[in-house]
Amino acid sequence: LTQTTSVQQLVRGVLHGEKRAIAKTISIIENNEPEAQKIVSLIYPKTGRAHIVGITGPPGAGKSTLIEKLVKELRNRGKTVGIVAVDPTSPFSGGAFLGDRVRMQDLSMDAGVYIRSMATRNHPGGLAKATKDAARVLDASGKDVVVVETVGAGQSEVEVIKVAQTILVVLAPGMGDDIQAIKAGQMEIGDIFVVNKGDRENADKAVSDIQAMLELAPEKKGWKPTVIKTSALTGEGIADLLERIDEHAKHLKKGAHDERRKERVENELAEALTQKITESMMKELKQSREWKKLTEKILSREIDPYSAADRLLEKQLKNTRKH
Ligand SMILES: Nc1nc2c(ncn2[C@@H]2O[C@H](COP(=O)(O)OP(=O)(O)O)[C@@H](O)[C@H]2O)c(=O)[nH]1
Ligand SMILES: [Mg+2]
Repeated sequence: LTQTTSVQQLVRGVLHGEKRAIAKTISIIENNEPEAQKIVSLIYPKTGRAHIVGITGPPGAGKSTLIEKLVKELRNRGKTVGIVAVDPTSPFSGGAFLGDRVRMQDLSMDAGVYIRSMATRNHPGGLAKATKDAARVLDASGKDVVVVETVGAGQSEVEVIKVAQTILVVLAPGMGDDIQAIKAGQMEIGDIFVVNKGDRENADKAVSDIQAMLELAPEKKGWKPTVIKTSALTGEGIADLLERIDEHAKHLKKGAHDERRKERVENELAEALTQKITESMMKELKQSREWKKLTEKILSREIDPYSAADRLLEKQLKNTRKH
């Protein structure tokens, strides 16, 4: 931060929806700079208004293209939108084909839209945390809807997408293996399943395959996940999809949200605490004589690292009790 822009000024800019302030704030959060925590503490009371929609699924399923169509439709309805893309190949991040990229740039010229791509590496505080806080910044900036795009079905992607209140799993016909993949990872997290590329002939088969899988899935607190067929090329199904997203938002408002939210808040508190405990303990321990001594002993193979860690922890806990 330069001396001329204080944290307060930056936060004021965010709350007024100023693009430059939003960009700078998210960068500070992404790099976990010293001001990050102060910023989050200032914007947190202003969050909770936006509907956060997560969109995940295998690469090439059409997530980014679908988002572009959804955003246009939302804009037609007068809603403002923030997009956080956690996907290096996304046209939002400057990846993909020139044509796609140009269309996305078109979108980013709109004052009611803010697009941000997150680097997928080098997050001092973790990608999930950075994404969550970036979505919060957009929420506080007054966006009605915040869309988070992630790729894949790995554990870290699942963590990232959990920032969302409504989760869409996007698939495309002819990606047979990926239907297996969602069985493993994404089946439980999807609130709405989307078969995109509905313009392709085998789309209906994919819809019925997923429907059959969902029959076996347990209901999620009164919400039955369904499948919607879309084509991000022709626009088919986009309005239906938005309607379904709205239905889910209403469902959450009826109270289903409270339980889910409490669970997440507790997880987040636990994570924040773990990080802080680790940081402060490590700092103290690394300065101790014991650390030095044990390091030497590990080097001379008198002790293994695990037993050494036990000893350090024991000592630290004893110290804590004394205080
Ligand atoms: N035929 C067809 N192609 C699509 C559709 N949606 C996206 N595509 C194309 O599929 C490719 C991958 O799309 P993209 O949105 O980048 O997929 P992502 O990796 O899931 O974000 C692009 O070339 C799109 O133009 C669709 O509904 N029908
Ligand atoms: Mg994409």
